[in-house]
Amino acid sequence: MRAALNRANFVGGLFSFRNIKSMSSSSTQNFVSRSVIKKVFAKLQKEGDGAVVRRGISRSEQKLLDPFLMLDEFSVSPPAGFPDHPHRGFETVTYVLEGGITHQDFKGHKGTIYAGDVQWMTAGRGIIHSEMPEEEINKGLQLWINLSSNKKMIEPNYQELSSSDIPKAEQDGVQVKVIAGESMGIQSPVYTRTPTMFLDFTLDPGAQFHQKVPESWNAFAYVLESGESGAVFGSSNASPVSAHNVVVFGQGNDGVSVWNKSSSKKLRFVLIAGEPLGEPVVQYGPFVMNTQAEIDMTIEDYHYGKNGFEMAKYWRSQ
Ligand code: FJE
Ligand code: FE
Repeated sequence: MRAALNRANFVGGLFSFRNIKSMSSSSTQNFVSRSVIKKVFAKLQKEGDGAVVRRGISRSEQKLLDPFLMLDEFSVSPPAGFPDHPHRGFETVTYVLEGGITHQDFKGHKGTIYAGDVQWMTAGRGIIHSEMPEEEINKGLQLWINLSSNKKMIEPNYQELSSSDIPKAEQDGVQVKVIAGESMGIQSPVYTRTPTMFLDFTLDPGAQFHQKVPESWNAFAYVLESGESGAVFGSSNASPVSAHNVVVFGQGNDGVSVWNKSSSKKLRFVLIAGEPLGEPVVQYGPFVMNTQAEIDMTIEDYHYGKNGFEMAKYWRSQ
């Protein structure tokens, strides 16, 4: 038996006897799943200009989910949107599920991402941009990933992946799109400055899967679609989770087990994990630094157009 299993047994309470039995009948022997330690329903909240988002991760989850700062599920229709605003000190990952989002920034970077496409933006020392909806209905996820203190002031960078650039795999009724990291033996081309895994899973009715996650990383799932009593995480007898919930996993063990217990509906969720930075986080809206002094400096830089915000004085999106 694996050391991790022994340790979990010894510590006790990390998983139940029933879980062990269900594992021994699964295809992956001796896989010890992390358990669910917190569930958060993503409540509707106003953001940008007339836009409404479901905020799954906010300040109260930041300690548990270091390096993640925010997860929004957005649904936005014109004329609402996210007009000109700045960012510093972290990365934003925008994954469009329906429709399209056009972004423009103060360095002349412009583009539209559609359903299945990803924009991985490293704001670094400073970006001012707009993110506006393209079609009637535009939905997706935006994840904010913190940068370590020595990377907060790096030059901004974009990685744009069209749907066809995102590796996909399928086995036993489980499909995965690998936005970052690795699953089912395939790897994403995205360069993660803060080591991150971002997987989009769809499970057929009755399917189950075990995903490995590095032991020291923080991990959560966000349920996009599930049938009645469909999404079960951690142990096969755990209580089901419905759509628009964040599931926070405890640390350690081999990774995460999931079951789609619905007999008719597919289960779709994203599994996101990252290596914790272990640094102090001071957030002021779209600025995330380590200290209050750095936030004060950032506000000054933004106001006077300095240290990365030089174009702030001249640029407006069209
Ligand atoms: C923001 C003003 C903003 N969630 N989800 C202030 F406009 C924003 C912001 C967004 C956002 C954008 C997209 Cl495309 C999707 C989002 C917030 O742009 F975060 C702050 N603090
Ligand atoms: Fe933004």
